[in-house]
Amino acid sequence: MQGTPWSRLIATIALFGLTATAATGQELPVEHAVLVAPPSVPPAITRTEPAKVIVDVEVKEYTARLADGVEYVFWGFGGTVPGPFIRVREGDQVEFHLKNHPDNKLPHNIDLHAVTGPGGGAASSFTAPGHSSTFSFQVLNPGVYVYHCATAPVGMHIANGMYGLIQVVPKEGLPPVDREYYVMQGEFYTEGRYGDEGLQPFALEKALAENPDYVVFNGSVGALVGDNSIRADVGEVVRLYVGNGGPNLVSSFHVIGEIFDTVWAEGGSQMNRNVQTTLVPAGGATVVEFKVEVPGTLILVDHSIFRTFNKGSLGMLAVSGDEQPAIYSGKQDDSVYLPEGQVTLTASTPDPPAALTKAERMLQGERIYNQTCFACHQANGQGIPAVFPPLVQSDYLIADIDRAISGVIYGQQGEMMVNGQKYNGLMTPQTLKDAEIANVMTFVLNSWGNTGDTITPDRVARVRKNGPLDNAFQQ
Ligand code: HEC
Ligand SMILES: [Cu+2]
Repeated sequence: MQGTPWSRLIATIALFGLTATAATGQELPVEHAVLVAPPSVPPAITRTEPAKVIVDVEVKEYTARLADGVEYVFWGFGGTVPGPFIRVREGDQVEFHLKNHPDNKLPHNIDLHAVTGPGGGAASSFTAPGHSSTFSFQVLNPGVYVYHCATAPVGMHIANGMYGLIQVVPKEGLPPVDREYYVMQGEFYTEGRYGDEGLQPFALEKALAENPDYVVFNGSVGALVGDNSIRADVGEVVRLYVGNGGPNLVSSFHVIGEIFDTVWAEGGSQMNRNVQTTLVPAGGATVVEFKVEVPGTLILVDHSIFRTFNKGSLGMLAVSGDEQPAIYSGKQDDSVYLPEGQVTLTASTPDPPAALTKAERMLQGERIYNQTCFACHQANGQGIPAVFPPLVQSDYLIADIDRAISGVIYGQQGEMMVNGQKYNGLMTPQTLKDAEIANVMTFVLNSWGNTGDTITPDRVARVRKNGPLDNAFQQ
């Protein structure tokens, strides 16, 4: 060995180490990782010894829905955003095959935060379209880790959806739960604004300013809403693996209507109890667990709340089962609340005399508008794009004024098109008297450049008598 450079020596030892393992006959059992599309996770690992796990992931560049009427060219591991949840066990040897589909236009790679080694595998996995790369690593640290593409421009590859989670299950395993789901937040930066229709290209300036148009769970607005909601039954324990691909924002992850019984802080081994909102850093993850005690819809949000109501970070967990009134009663009473010495409009104002002039109706209507409608439809009736429809020059309003009056009386919900823009919100019934509705509608129909009729209480009464329309609010 004399004269052998250190590097050769180290290489020899390393080589010797490998062959020794082979020589003892401890060949690791080989298995292929089961990969399923989000929000599902692969089956639990039941083995108690390490294995060699082969992971096969193909990168795809594809066009898909980002929101209703909005398309985007996503780049996704496994053809989904986020990419598949990869589950291995502490001490496993992972053989990773990254395939870049021949139809793709760009090279890609993968940096797994669970890898101990330079770049998390990025350099070893750099793959041109129509090629496949292989590299291996041993998973030394248990936890839940982000993986992402790290090909330049890195920010753009991540912004286009190239991220996912890999779980390294601790040797001793995790306590079993009834349901496990996989949720990953990410932002999208588009040329157009939130809701602008058509194929939306990536907007670099907005990404640099960290000002996304979309902040979503699992790659699109509504990916976990309605029919796509995740679900559980009353009494079950739910575990959510929550990642944040970023590229820029930190998530304040919260579930409306639940308290996290357990949080594995930052996806590591530290357990916190009884948490309302937990931070998920960009390029980080968390694991939250909670027992669902009552039925109903729990809402997953980023509690940086404008992102939720205006940019898409809203998901649903539908819990079915019997009501549990001892834990949560539901509404028990709705009565008129009168602070001492005050009267409310709805309760005690006598109906104004029937025959007001248009000017008088306008004046009283303006007061009602500023008390009730203003919060949503805004000071000058301009609304908020994609959230609250405009009352200025609203084609929907002008097309059928009785329908609008009915909407104010009985509330309205579901899809509607106003001036070419889709709204799918909810307006609760406005508890106003017929004369008050007549006045506020007269005000709306004759303000901000609108020119229209004077609405009389008789007309409102007639609409009220006809009963609710199909799109009326349902409790
Ligand atoms: C809590 C928020 C909220 C309040 C308060 C509210 N609205 Fe609405 N309004 C909405 C939403 C949301 C829609 C769209 C409903 C849908 O998508 O089905 C809507 C729809 C409408 C429409 C039909 C769509 C259009 O733009 O022409 C009219 C008219 C209307 N509201 C009038 C009023 C009036 C008048 C008041 C006050 C008396 C009022 N709203 C109070 C939220 C509100
Ligand atoms: Cu990439």
